[in-house]
Amino acid sequence: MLSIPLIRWCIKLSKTRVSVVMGSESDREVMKNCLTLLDEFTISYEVKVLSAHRTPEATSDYAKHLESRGIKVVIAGAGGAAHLPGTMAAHTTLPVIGVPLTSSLQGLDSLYSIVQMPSGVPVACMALGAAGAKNAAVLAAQILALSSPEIKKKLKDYKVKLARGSFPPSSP
Ligand code: RP5
Repeated sequence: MLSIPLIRWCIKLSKTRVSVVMGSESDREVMKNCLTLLDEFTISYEVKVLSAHRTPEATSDYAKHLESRGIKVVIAGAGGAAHLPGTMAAHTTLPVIGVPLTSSLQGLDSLYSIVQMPSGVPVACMALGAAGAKNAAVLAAQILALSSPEIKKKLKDYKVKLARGSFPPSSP
């Protein structure tokens, strides 16, 4: 059986398919639930901390160049006013998956912000917090599986694990 560092090294060698962005370092702990699952599916990803409000130019510049770099899916986690997923969606035609993170208003602010995108600029809004972070990874895998039998197989294995209750619990 391959060790986790070896798996991560192998994933790194393959082409990056998913961009995982988050609005702050303080989001990383919850978003780790997403990264762990992407590792499980052996999907290569990159992680960036970018803020729609604090680093607006860097955020739009990053979003604009994702497609030409071969990225296929964007996952964006943010709390509070949570404009990051919408800002990413404004600058790319790639599918954007939004993860509302718990904030001072128990995450309702983030949830409403991400789920209420105007017509023409969709963001696939996940559940709040750790469950949403995990589901973002699963949805990204499902999108990639449309053209990858390997990822499809891993999704099927994951379903079997879920049914057995043998998948590790979320971190907070
Ligand atoms: C949002 O503000 C971030 O996504 C984060 O969830 C929240 C708080 O950020 P910090 O003040 O902890 O950096 O932009």
